[in-house]
Amino acid sequence: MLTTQVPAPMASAKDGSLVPHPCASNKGKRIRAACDLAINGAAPAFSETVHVGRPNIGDRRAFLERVDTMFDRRWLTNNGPLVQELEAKLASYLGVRHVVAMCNGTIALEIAIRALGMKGEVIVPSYTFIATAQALQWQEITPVFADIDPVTHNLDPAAVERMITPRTTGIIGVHLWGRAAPVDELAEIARRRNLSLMFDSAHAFGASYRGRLVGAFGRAEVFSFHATKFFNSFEGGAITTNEDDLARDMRYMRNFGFEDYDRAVHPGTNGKMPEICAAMGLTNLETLDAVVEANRSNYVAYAEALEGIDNLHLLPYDPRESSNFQYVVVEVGDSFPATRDQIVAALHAEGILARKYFWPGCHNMKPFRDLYPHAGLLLPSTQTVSERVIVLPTGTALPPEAIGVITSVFRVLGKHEG
Ligand code: T4K
Repeated sequence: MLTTQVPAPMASAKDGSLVPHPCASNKGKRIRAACDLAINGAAPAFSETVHVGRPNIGDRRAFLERVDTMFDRRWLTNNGPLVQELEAKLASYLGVRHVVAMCNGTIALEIAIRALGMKGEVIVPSYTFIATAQALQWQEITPVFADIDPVTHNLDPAAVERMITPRTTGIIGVHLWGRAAPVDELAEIARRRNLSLMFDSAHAFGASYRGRLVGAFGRAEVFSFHATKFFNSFEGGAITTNEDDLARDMRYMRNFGFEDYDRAVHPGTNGKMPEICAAMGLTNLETLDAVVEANRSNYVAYAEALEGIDNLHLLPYDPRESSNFQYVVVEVGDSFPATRDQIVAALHAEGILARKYFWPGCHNMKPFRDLYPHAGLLLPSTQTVSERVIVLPTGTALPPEAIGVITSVFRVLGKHEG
């Protein structure tokens, strides 16, 4: 229960009947005090839910024109011209030799993992979207969870080193929240211990590490272009690599192992991106800068409005690096007057579907908890961070008044009323 929870106050009208307190109205709702909160009985700020993953949608006319050409050609999938155009444009944008487009980020992870010959045990963070770990488990490779740096939320290289065993074959770094993992440190460990290194870059399209765009680090990187990502192709993803042989094998693998019409030369699956997804990707690529600018300006507005609230920490973006500003991540300190879950409940009551990504950590979810019931003992920062984080909505579809409402909820729950 919220400590601030009070029933919506009622006032007496002159005729003696009870009328709602003015702050129970949601017309241009301002949240100044506990009684204004929907969780305390006031009307919610939004009747239509405000989501974290609202898709950014580029120029519809440009998209529909591409779809028209696709229908005219009657070429809907199987490495069509739109997929090839998207791959070429992405390779040039990211500065990498090969982009292999895929049907989604999870299959792309599975294919990259297999193409790199990972087996036995592979070290990953537990503090990530579960797809990173599932892509290993799905091919009977054991994900071994290493702890994160509590400041950056990315893998802690010292923890990675501690988890290496004779069965370890690889490391998957995740550029969490679009902030680059410690690429150089992980590359040094991989080189010294003879391990394959790849990155789950699902969050990091357009983000840089030491001035170079993410996409050409490790032996391969994997992007997600899911609808909820700041750059989306409905569903989709891609593997990027500078290694020619690897790219060739991954192309076989995404197409059942076929080299030509008749001969399969490699184990394979179906990881192909359809043309309609490439049409969406190409269209959204044209408005990428505007989306980043919308995200950046939302982020700055959050930062300004949350400034001065004690025990609340907005994860910063490094101003020296390129960022997509896709994730607005707030950490709730232990001394904040409300718990993380109480804040999330208060936001949900207002119609704001803030998320607790990536609580409770992969190691605490059934597929992995059953395997390693005590993994949490080695993951103290993962445990702490996953209990503190709230991810807030952003993107081009964010209603203009949302940031004011959301930050007022934090202010009121943080006892900065009035
Ligand atoms: N690695 C990492 C580090 C990842 O974060 C992900 C995906 C992957 C790998 C795997 O890539 P993919 O195979 O997905 O390409 C969402 C996304 O579904 C998932 O793609 C993403 N990460 C993850 C961080 O977020 P959920 O379980 O939160 O999805 P869901 O359905 O709750 O959607 C989030 C919010 O977005 C909801 O409030 C509804 C809203 N939404 C969603 C869709 C699809 C919309 O408003 N419109 C929409 O079209 O996982």
